[in-house]
Amino acid sequence: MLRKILPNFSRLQSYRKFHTTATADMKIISIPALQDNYSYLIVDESTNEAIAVDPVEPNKVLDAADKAKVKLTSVFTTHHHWDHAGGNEELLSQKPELAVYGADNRIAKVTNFVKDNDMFKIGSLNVTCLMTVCHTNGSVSYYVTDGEDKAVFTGDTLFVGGCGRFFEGTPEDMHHSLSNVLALLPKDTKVYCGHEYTKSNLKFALSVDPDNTSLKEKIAVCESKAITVPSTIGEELQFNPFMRVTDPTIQKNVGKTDPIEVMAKLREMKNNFK
Ligand SMILES: *[C@@H]1O[C@H](CO)[C@@H](O)[C@H](O)[C@H]1NC(C)=O
Ligand SMILES: *[C@@H]1O[C@H](CO)[C@@H](O)[C@H](O)[C@H]1NC(C)=O
Ligand SMILES: *[C@@H]1O[C@H](CO)[C@@H](O)[C@H](O)[C@H]1NC(C)=O
Ligand SMILES: CC(=O)N[C@H]1CO[C@H](CO)[C@@H](O)[C@@H]1O
Ligand SMILES: CC(=O)N[C@H]1CO[C@H](CO)[C@@H](O)[C@@H]1O
Ligand SMILES: [Zn+2]
Repeated sequence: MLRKILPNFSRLQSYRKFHTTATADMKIISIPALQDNYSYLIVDESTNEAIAVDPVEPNKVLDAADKAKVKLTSVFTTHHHWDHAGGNEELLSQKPELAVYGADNRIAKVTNFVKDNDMFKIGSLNVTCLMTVCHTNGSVSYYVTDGEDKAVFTGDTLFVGGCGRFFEGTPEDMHHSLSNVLALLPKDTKVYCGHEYTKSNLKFALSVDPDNTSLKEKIAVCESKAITVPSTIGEELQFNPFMRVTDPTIQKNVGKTDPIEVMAKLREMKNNFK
């Protein structure tokens, strides 16, 4: 509402000033898909435009857009795996006008190939693409803000309390993606990940960080919840072992001190964790 009476700020410079006093315009709708996979709708409430993130089951996303009475204009694909990108063909067959963002030529229907630190606006939302490779070598996290609220869509790179498997990258790549890229986002950035793996992630985290009170509190909070997403970057830094590879307790419990070796060991232990 407020926005309608304000002048046209088209440059980021003005945009930043404008938003320091504006009310937040971003709304995020979580859409559980398949068994444990998440798609999302990011809505810009000032223009009613919406972005679908990893719309693996297109009809669920289109229904959600109809219910919310928003106009879907774009698709963000986090990586090429079928349970994220597998809905693009079908969605585009119904809505060929959509702009599809992604960073991997194995993703169907991409119209806008993105690179690290690409920035653009969708409606009034400010989007920054962050290459966060390792799970796949074309994995992107999309950082989206209306100047007040902040969210990052991490696909299978960062999960609540964990991270994705290293299919196309090294422990060094994951360490870089988590600690040199995602950890540097503002602490109040909400983390929207690709799967609901929180409970098993936190159980593993407790095995290597048994006395961490933040972790125990998070486990208690998540116990009774079916949907635990989003968390925040600030929270993850408190209890996600893969973001805490320099923590002495975790180093002691995995028997390594070099952060890259801690990362490798954590992943190996998690893969074998029951
Ligand atoms: C806002 O400004 C941009 C760039 O100057 C221009 O292309 C666009 O048409 C303007 N939009 C409106 C609604 O005036
Ligand atoms: C990404 O990994 C795939 C599969 O291993 C490989 O074919 C491709 O060349 C890699 N791409 C880059 C940019 O490294
Ligand atoms: C838009 O994104 C850029 C890049 O992250 C950032 O420098 C700028 O402050 C952002 N503007 C707002 C209003 O969030
Ligand atoms: C029901 C279903 O297909 N769920 C999928 C969710 O994503 C994981 C991959 O992370 C698949 O293994 C599941 O099959
Ligand atoms: C007891 C313990 O190890 N608590 C730690 C949990 O994690 C936070 C965030 O790093 C630390 O500040 C606590 O010391
Ligand atoms: Zn994946």
